[in-house]
Amino acid sequence: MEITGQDVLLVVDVQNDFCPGGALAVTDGDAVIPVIQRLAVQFDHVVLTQDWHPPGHCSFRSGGGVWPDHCVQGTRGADFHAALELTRAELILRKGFRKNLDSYSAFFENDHTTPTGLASYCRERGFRRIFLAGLAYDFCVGFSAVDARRAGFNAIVVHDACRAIDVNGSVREMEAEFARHGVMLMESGAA
Ligand code: VGL
Ligand code: ZN
Repeated sequence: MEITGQDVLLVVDVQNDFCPGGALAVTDGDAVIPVIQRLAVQFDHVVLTQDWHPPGHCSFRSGGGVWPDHCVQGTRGADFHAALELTRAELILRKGFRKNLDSYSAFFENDHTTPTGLASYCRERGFRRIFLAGLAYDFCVGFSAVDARRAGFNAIVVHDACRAIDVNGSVREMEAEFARHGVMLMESGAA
């Protein structure tokens, strides 16, 4: 696959809390890092997202949600994994920072109307194809990919550069959404 200046690699939430030992650890989460490093050097443009919640956030069980406390602003758990070496990243997009509104997607908060600004940013930068990698495949990566399609971009999820949480059929459900919205899947070796 030919990568051009209109392509961007969106690296989703490769943070300590989603890696082994973290508060919301994804099985094998840190295994995405070497794959992402190899992928990133092939792209002219790399953007990172960072899950960034205030204490008592609505997605936390402690705040009425379903997840353990994770990625609390300013904590070590919210930091990018130390092995993630993406100094070339052009933008770090933080999401989920409103106490009463969660954001799985890098493009829209979970009310599906509050934008993060990322679609406009990508449009203004002239990006056409958004390649996605990171954590978790069936949540933030997946919702971001579907919203990228809704915003009019091509969306390609790099399958082996992601790991899933996989609760209650979430992977199968997300893959059905991918099919419904025209999200493509590829393996990193094909990039
Ligand atoms: C995520 C659950 C809660 C993710 C973030 O990055 O996939 N999942 N917050
Ligand atoms: Zn979160």
